[in-house]
Amino acid sequence: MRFVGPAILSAIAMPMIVAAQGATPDASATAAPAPAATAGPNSNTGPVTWADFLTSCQTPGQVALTYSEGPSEATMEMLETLKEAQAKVTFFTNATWLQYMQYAGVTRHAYIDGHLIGMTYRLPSDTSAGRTDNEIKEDIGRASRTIQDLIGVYPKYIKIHESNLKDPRLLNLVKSMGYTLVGFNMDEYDYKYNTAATSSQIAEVFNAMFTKQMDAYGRKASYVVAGYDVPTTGAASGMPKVINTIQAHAYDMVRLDGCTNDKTPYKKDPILNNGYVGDAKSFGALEYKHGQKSVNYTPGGNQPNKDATPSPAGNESKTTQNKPASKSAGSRLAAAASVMTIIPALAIAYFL
Ligand SMILES: *[C@@H]1O[C@H](CO)[C@@H](O)[C@H](O)[C@H]1NC(C)=O
Ligand SMILES: CC(=O)N[C@H]1CO[C@H](CO)[C@@H](O)[C@@H]1O
Repeated sequence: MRFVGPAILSAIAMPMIVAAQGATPDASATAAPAPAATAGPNSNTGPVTWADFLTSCQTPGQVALTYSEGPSEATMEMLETLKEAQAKVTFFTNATWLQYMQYAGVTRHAYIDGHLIGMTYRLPSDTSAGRTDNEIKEDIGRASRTIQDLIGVYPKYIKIHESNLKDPRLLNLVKSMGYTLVGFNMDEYDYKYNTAATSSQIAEVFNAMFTKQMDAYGRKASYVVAGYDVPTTGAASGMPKVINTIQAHAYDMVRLDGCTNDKTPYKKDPILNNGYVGDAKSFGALEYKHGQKSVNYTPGGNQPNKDATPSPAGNESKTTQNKPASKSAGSRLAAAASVMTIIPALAIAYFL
């Protein structure tokens, strides 16, 4: 099962990578002028369009790294790298995984470390058809409450699984509930550069983007970067070099609240659209942090796909008892594979 996953991934990802690459030449151009979004992405009240998705920051020079579909076996390694870099990112948590103690612990750790916690949401059976508005809202509310149980606040920034516009009903509901829909204007391609040999290429994606932008416009843009917090991508092993590249180009790493100047990046209620709250680490608060410093890393020394391996001599049952059964691990790989199906639609839509 473990070896089937990556094969599925690359089989599915390859055609899409080609599709997405076709769109890359326009990417830097699109990324350049951030729309004057002073009122925030939720200011229009009509049906959801691409304009409703948060895809850039208010301040040129900012980079908001975001990771969806976690927590996973990869999260802890990312947290360690981020701690060394004193840098903050945004994690879109999939509430389903929080029933496993180890993942719940990792998400709490991420929150306590000062990262912004958003939410990934995927409809059961992937369609809103056959469900009432209230049933959908309740399901979203349940996921949000699961996260609140753990960290004390309800997420506001949301990444919809396959967030193309094919299920406008879901998107309109999510928007009407007061969530901020998050898109991206840079894909770090961690699902493509997903081996020890290739994950350092992720930093090259940043390098190329920053360089092209500067060559073409003579100034910095801002970036909301899409990454995947799953162990079958190179996100964790590629991260040290990514941070050093951001540092080398003098960009500023921010959480999404820093990206949008949002002092209240959590919701008051999981379902009702009745306002927002901040916490001690939110933008504008005393403990809010942005920026980064360079980190040490051994090229090729951080291995992707390194699932937590039980120590050979240790008490294995003790260390593995709270992990998902292999069946769940298998379905996570399938889930990761299905994540990849969103890439061409998003890439093409954003870069048109
Ligand atoms: C978490 O991900 C799995 C696999 O993609 C999905 O079936 C489940 O609905 C997700 N949970 C939530 C709350 O979106
Ligand atoms: C806490 C625990 O499970 N300890 C066990 C670790 O493994 C040794 C040897 O296999 C056992 O004797 C301990 O009881």
